[in-house]
Order: sequence, then C-alpha cells, then structure tokens
Amino acid sequence: MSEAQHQETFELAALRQRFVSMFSVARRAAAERQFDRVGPALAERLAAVYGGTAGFGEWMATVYEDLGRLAATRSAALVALDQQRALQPDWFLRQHMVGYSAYVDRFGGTLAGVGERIDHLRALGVDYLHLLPFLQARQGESDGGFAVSSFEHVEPALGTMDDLETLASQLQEAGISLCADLVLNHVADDHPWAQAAAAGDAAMRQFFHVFPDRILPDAYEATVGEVFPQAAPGNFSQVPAMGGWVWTTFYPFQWDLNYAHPPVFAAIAHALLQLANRGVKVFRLDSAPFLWKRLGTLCINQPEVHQILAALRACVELVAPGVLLKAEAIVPTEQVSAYFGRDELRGRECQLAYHSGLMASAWAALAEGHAGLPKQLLADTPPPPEACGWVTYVRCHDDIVWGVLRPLAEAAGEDFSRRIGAAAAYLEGRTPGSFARGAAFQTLDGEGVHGSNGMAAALVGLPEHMLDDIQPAALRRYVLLYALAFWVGAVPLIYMGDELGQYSNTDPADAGRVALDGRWLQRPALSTEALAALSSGRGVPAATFAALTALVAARRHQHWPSASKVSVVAHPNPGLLIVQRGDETLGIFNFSASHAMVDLESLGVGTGWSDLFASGADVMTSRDLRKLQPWATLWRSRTHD
Ligand code: OTU
Repeated sequence: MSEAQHQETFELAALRQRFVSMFSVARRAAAERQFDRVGPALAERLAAVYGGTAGFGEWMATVYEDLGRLAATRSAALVALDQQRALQPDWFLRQHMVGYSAYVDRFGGTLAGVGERIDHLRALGVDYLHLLPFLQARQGESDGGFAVSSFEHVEPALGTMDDLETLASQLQEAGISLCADLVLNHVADDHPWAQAAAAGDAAMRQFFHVFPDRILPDAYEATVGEVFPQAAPGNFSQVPAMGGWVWTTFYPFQWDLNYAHPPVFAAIAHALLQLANRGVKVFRLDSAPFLWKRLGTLCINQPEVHQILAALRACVELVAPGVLLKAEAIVPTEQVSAYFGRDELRGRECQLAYHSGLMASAWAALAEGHAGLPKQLLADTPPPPEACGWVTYVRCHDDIVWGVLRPLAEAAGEDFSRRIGAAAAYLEGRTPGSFARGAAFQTLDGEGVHGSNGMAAALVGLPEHMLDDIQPAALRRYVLLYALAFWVGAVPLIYMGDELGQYSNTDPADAGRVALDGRWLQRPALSTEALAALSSGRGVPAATFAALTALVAARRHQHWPSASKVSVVAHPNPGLLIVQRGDETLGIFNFSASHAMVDLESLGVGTGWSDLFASGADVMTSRDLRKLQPWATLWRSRTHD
C-alpha cells in the first residue's frame, strides 16, 4: 500500500469512528454499515470542493460527528421509511405523483391550518405538498419568506417546530410527502450570522462575500446578470456596518453565503438535516445555481455548485436516505439537466428538478399559436438519469422567467427579445385581441423582456369573476397547459388556487405588496368563496377542479410510464405538439386558435391505442380521425388486454 493510500484509509477509519461514536452501542453495527455505504463517497465529494482549505481534515471530522449526531437522533419511524425507500429508490417515479405548491399563510393560515386542508388535497389527488418558506423570516419585507432569519425556528405567525412535525406526520398518514424550501444562496440581513458579522465577528464575516471597495464588485458586474433589474439592480449592496459592499444577488436584505468557506456548507447541511428529522421528505433547493462565484462568468451553474450539491446529497444519504433533493434552477434546460448530475456525478445530485423551460415554452406557444418552442425543447431534452425525474408546472409563486428560452430562440436564428417579447406582450394583454390578462415583471422599457406575472386563470382568459360565464376555449387553454405538465412530468405541480381557477390577486390589502413586487399578483389567499362554489358545483372553481381531477385519474392509468423517454412525433400542422413516451402513451396538444384534423393512423405509432383523456377532441366517423378544436388536448394509451 502506498503512503497516500495508507493516509486515506486511516482518515476514513477516523471519520467512521467519529460518525459511529454518536450512536448507542446497540445501534453501532447498523451505523457502521451505513457509513461503509456512503461515508467514503461523501469524503470524496467534500475533498473535491474543500480539500485544499487549511484544516480540512479536522473540519471533515467535525462534519462526520455532526452527521452522526443527526443520524442517531432520527426517529425510528423515519428510519423505517428510509429503509423502505432504499429498497425502491425510484418510488416517486412509480406512483404517478401529483404535487401541490402553496404558501402556508395563504393556504391554511398556519401549519396547523394546512393540516385541516388535507381533505381538499386528497380530493384533488395530491400526494406531494410543497410549502413555500415557513421558517422564521426577516422582520418587514422578506421576499415572501425567502429571507430566512433562523433555520431553527418556524415563522412565529405560522406555528412552531412541533407544529411542523405534527403536520409532516399527518401528511405522511394521508400518503402525502412534505416538501420544504431550503434557501441555499442567502440568509436575511437579520439572521444571527449576518448580525454577528455586522457587529464585527471576524469568523462570521467569512460567511459572506464582503468587499472594501467597488473594485471587485465592478469587475464581477461586468459579466453577472440581474434577477430583479428594477426592484434590486446590481448584485452588491453597500452595508456601512460591514465596512463595504456585500454580495446580494436578490434583494439587498438577502446576503449571499460564501460557500468557499467550509463552515457555510456544514451549517447548511445541518439545517437541512434537522428539518429532515422533523419529517420533511423533499427539499426544494432554492436559488441553487448561485452558490459559487467566479470572476469573468455569470456566477451561476459553476462546476463547484454541482460538487457542493453532490456533497449535500451524500450527507442526506448518510443521515436521511429516504429524503429527496429538488433543484430550483431557473436556467436554460440544458443547464438544468446538469442538476441531476453529470459524468461521474450522474444521478448523484438532485433527484428532481423544475422543468422551467417546458413551462415557459408552453406559455410562449400559447401566445404564438404554434408549438415550435415546446416541440424543440422536448426534442432537445435528454431523459433524466435513473431514479431522477422532472417537476413540471404551469404557474408558480414567481414570474414566468423568459430568459430560460434564450438559447432555444437563438438556436432557431431568432432575436430573443423580439420573439419572446411579443409572446410576453400577448400574455400581458398588450396585444390587441389577446385573451390574456397578465402583467410584465422587471421589464425595463426598451430593454427586452424579463418576466411575466399573473395567475393561470388570468393568463388563459378565464373570467375574473368566478361565477361569470366561462368561454369553453378558455377552459381548453387551461386544460392544455395542465395536461402538458401532467403528461411530461414525473411530479406535476398544481399551483395553489389554480385548482379553483383563482384569478390574479386583486385584494386591496395586498395592493402595496403587488406594487413593490408584481409576483404578489399570483399569491392570492385561497378563496373561501371559491371553495364554496366548488362544493356547490358552480362556476370556474367547479370546472377547473373537475378538469384537474380528470387529468389525475387518467394519469393514474396503470401503464403510465413516467420515467421513460419523450419523443416528438412529426406532424405537418405547426400548431400541434405530438409526443410519445415509452411506446405506451401519446399526447396531442393543439396550441393554435384553429381547428386541426389528425389522422391517428398516419402518425406511424402503431396500432392498439385508445383515448385516455380528451378535451375538445371529437371522434369523427372514421375511428382514426380526430377533429381537434382550438387548444384541444388528447391523451392516448396503448390498450393492454
Ligand atoms: C427563487 O427564485 C424563489 O423562487 C423566489 O421567490 C425568490 O425571490 C428567490 O429565489 C430568492 O430567494 O430568480 O425569479 O435560477 O431564478 O432562485 C425567480 C434560480 C428567481 C433563480 C431563483 C429565483
């Protein structure tokens, strides 16, 4: 054995010892087996990022000790669930999962109130619930809770850590996995780390990126983009107490963490696993692309970001192996695929990632009246690695971020701002005759296009007043977009209020917030009036709820292959998106305002199919001919007798 190998073996034995020593004697043998499965890979991942830093060996030992403590205190019920999931790591791809995303306060008032809405979620067929940030947030403006001031406490107005634990197990009993946000990139300026740094604590200053003057900030600004160009221009904020400029990618009160400093990684891994021990089953890793800064780049998607996430995944596998990681990387699809892990990290990073490109391309296609963008996007998207899958969605709490489509538009030889700007203008209701009533977000006059806001109902042209007449075409547009998300996704997400067709937020109490940050347009409180209309079977709420439950039921079809490759089926009509997966399921989506005839036989996908879900798709006299109305959807599946 060479000297180097000997050294490494010795270190691993020490790490193993530190990890295992945290367990009671009775559990040590199991802990050793768990270490032997994941411990060495974790050491490799940590060495890849932090191996060169001073004191690396001792730091790593403290990390393993902390992980041992967290693993030893994980409840027996959660350990049992971990073991069950270890036997079937792709469990979430096999049960045709349906997700739902909501703010705690807007959906249920408090964490306990969310528990009272479990019946509503079950009626919809939901088995995955993403709650937007509920940890203690900054006093005053907090970016909807994305400025976290404590990883140890729940926001007092929403409840306590005990309430979280209770809710997680209530949800588990109902067959619903709880997904929580973990804001990776930053903490609030009133988080104890930030406050200590501002008070002069030298160790805590290292948690942040601080610059004494504008020299480096200006150098970085030459290549770094802007997330909120109007509300929070630039990426650095002057903080007198810090004696200079602090890196703040988002709002000035959200201080970016310095992941080059190993204790930051350890603290965030600890925060995540503590929540996992409370019963959180999935983490939405907010703002994942921004964790590593490199001069002369966009400072997103750097290779170290992937190494850090793979290291985080290894920590999770050591302590809470049943837990999933979901990448929130709102970047072009090719770069998002990397969050599943590439090359030697393939399948070792996040199991889930938001398919934001599909979402944005579907909205653009609806505005353009043809399916070119989603068709190209799906053709270009490789299938995720084994035991990984896409989270698909129609709307979320953020704007539709148009930048994710830039490479797609440019590859087609088009001017991004002109083409996507026209689609955005249509959705924002600025094009004469448009059915949509959205609003522009952070788009500077004459400077192209940034994002668009509004609830799905407003963007597809459903009525603002829920009991007004519904245009069948508007309902078909709503179904079209949700049907595409449900068809493509491993985990399609329903955004809070969309199941009731809720319109954009017009609550006068929120007017101030909407004026400050237009994303509040898509953050209305769940409407009790709409819930009442639903239970009496009336208006928009009843229609949209019925549409979604029909999609959920069709997707539960036993031969639904949610993990297999999507291929695009050629068709001369540019309005149509026709996709097939696993030789089992066919999806036909009419993005145009015109009727379309489809001869199913001519698609060349073989015989033995039957209709599984139809919206505006009429069977003609010939069994193989379908007349698709504008914005029609048709799902077909292979018949097995
Ligand atoms: C996320 O979004 C959240 O979803 C937002 O609500 C937060 O404001 C933000 O982080 C800060 O915590 O830019 O337009 O590529 O795009 O992290 C949304 C990822 C965002 C970023 C994403 C960010």
